[in-house]
Amino acid sequence: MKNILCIVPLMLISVFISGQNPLIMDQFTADPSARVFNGRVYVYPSHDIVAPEGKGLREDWFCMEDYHVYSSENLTEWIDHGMILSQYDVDWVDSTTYSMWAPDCIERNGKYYFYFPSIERNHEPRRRNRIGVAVSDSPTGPFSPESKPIEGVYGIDPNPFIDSDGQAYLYWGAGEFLYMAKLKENMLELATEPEKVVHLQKEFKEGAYMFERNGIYYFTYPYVPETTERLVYATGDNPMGPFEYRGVIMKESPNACWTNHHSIIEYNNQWLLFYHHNDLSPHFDKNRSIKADSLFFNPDGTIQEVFPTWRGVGISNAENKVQIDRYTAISESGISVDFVDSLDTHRGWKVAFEQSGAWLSYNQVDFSNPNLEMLETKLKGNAEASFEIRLNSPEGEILASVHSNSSNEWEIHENPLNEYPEGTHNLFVVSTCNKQFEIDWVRFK
Ligand code: FUB
Repeated sequence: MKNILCIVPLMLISVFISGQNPLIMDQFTADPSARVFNGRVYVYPSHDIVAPEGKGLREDWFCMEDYHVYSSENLTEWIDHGMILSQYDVDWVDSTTYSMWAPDCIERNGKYYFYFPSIERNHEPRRRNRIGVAVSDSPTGPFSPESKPIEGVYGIDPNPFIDSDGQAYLYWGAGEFLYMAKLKENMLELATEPEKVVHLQKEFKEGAYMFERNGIYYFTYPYVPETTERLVYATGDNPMGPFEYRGVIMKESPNACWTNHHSIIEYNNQWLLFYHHNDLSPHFDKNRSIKADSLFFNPDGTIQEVFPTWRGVGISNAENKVQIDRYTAISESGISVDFVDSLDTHRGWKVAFEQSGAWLSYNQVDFSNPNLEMLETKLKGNAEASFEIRLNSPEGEILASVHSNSSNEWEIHENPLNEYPEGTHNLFVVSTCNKQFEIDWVRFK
């Protein structure tokens, strides 16, 4: 069995996904470690699954068997490069534990080092969390795991960091403490003894992430002020600290997802926060979904609080399905959003309009193709529906007027477009009737 499963990472499975928040709809994903390699964003998340039956696993706990990597150039179209590492591929991992928790990846001298935690085999009854490394010549693998975990490292949530002087560091969590050590040039061994990171002032929990900007070292991490994790940060003038607590990056999940694991990158002159909530699994917070939102700095280097959105980041191509239920803003009344199918949340959401004047906006849609002529709408209703697509405000230029005698089944409707100024526009969908109708997505062709 082991041999069969080891072959799987060698197969490149590329699935094209168009996404807002959550970024990945067809699987549960968590703990997003985002990196920029060769001008492209790669995200290395954990992969939450529902615990398989008959394995003696807790149904109410994390269950994680393998890792995928995703990449994107425009932050709205994500490629799933397939599975890059599984618990069955790693000699030292106890593959009965499904404990492939939060990973991270970093590049050095053209090699990609993928750090991952798991539970070590042959240490019953006392289970030990260890951290291993898998190496590849490509950010998408195949990754070859080292046969043993990193000597001297016991814990979870590895975060590698390479300073501008070339010195590499590894941070990881163990219980209530965060540890760090220098890494050797080979990135596989510690160069110094592990030491505790001190002076955080807010109790460290897990999921640390280090980055540097303008000479300030940002040590960012979740902590639990009451019942769920809040993302906060501390700063120092070197990677070893001490670090002074500075403030909140993102408050607790609105849906009480207990964990929030994050990473922060700069891409195309915009800083981005990657994090997770449980949008696709609102009643079970161990099946999570990764998200991204823009992050901004104040002139003094402090971080402005980030508020989670559904719209997320990136410019959406008008020719792809625009999931307007991942809206930027909606009117105060006459509109609501719900799952298309609450028994299969991976199908995403729909938006229901109930009264004339109700509107939603969806920012940043790319209309640079001058040959777009038709609006496609996936629509459902039991009465005559009418709405307008307007540009840039609820009273803006009308791009399309739709009068559809829609049925009670989902149908694709086509309507001609009026002329429009080419470029990137904010879409407004405005109801012009007092009947209920639902939209799953719109697309232009
Ligand atoms: O995903 C499992 C664990 O939950 C991670 O290792 C932590 O950071 C938390 O997100």
